[in-house]
Amino acid sequence: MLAALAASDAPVSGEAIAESLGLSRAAVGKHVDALQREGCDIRVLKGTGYQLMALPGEAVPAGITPKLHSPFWVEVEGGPSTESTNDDAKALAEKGAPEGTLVVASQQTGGRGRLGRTWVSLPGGAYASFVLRPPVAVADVASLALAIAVGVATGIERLGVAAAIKWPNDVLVDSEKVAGVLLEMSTEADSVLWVVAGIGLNVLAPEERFAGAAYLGDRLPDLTPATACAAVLDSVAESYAAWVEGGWPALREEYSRLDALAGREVVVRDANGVVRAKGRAAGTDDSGRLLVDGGGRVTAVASGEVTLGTVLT
Ligand code: BT5
Repeated sequence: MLAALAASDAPVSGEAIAESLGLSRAAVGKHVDALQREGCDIRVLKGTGYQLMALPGEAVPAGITPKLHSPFWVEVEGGPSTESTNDDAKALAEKGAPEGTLVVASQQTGGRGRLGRTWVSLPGGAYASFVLRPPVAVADVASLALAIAVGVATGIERLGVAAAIKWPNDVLVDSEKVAGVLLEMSTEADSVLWVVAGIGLNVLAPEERFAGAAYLGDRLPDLTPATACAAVLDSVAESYAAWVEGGWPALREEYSRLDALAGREVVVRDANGVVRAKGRAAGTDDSGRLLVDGGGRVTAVASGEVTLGTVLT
C-alpha cells in the first residue's frame, strides 16, 4: 500500500490502488487511515485519490526537529493538532519556558489572527509559535512583528520562491497571503516578560482554497510542511538575532527589498475602521512605523490595516 503511494509524486486513485493490490475500495480507505495513524502524511483528494506527502517523521511536528539547524531552537513541542499553538506557547512562557521554545502543529482547530480574526489552519499548512524574551523596553517591541515577517519572507526566498511583505505582518507570494504573523506579549511596568510569536504558513493547497491565499506547494510541488516550516523558522531566528542586536534599522534595508507597498497608494485604517493616513507608502522609519506621504506631509503609522490603491509610476 505504502509502496503504491510512494511510487508516485502525483495523487493515485483509490480504484488504481484497489486493483493493483486486489483490495476493495473500503479496504484501501482503511489502510490509508492506518498509515495516517502511523504518522504518514497522506492527502485525501476527493474524487482524485490519495497523495503521499511525507513519511513518518517528515510531518510537522515530528519531522521538523532534524530539519532545524539554528541553535536558537532549544525545545520543540507540539502534536498533530491543537487549538492554537500561540495559546500553547503562552502557557509554556508563563511557566518559565526559555527563549527559543517552539510549539508546532500540523493543524489548528482555533487558529487566531490579529484583532480576534481567524487563521484558517487546515492540514497541509504549518503552524508554529515560539517564546521570545527580548531584552528591550516595551515600546521597542513595536517593530518585532515586522522583523519576524522579514525572516519568514527571507526563508521562503531561500526555498526558491519570491516573497514580499505587506506591512505590518503579511507575507505574500504573487500578491497573495502565504503567511501571517501574530505577536502576543506579557509585560511588567516597562519590561517585557515574554513575547509569543506565531506564524501560520500555507504549504499544501487544500481542496477548498482560502480566497486571497497563496500556497508554497503550488510553486514547489515536492515541498513538505515540515521542510517549509523549518526553513522559515531558521531564517526567523536570524532576523530576530539581528533585531535584538541592532533594532529595526538592522533589518530596514532587507525589508525595503521585500516591501510590497513601496511607492503604492495606500489607505491605513485603525482597528475601528477610521482612516489614519492616506497617500504613497514610503518605507519605514527607525521604529518600523509605516511612512505615508500624503502629498508632502509624511505621517508615521504605528499600527493599522493597509488597503492598496493604484500603483503610482
Ligand atoms: C495574521 O492575522 O495574519 C496572523 C496569523 C497568525 C497565525 C498563526 S498560526 C500559529 C499561531 N497560532 C495561532 O492561533 N495564530 C498563529 P491577521 O493579519 O489578522 O490576518 C487574518 C486574516 O488573514 C483573516 O481575517 C483572513 O482574511 C486571512 N486568512 C485567514 N486564514 C488564512 C490563510 N490560511 N491564508 C491566507 N489568509 C488567511
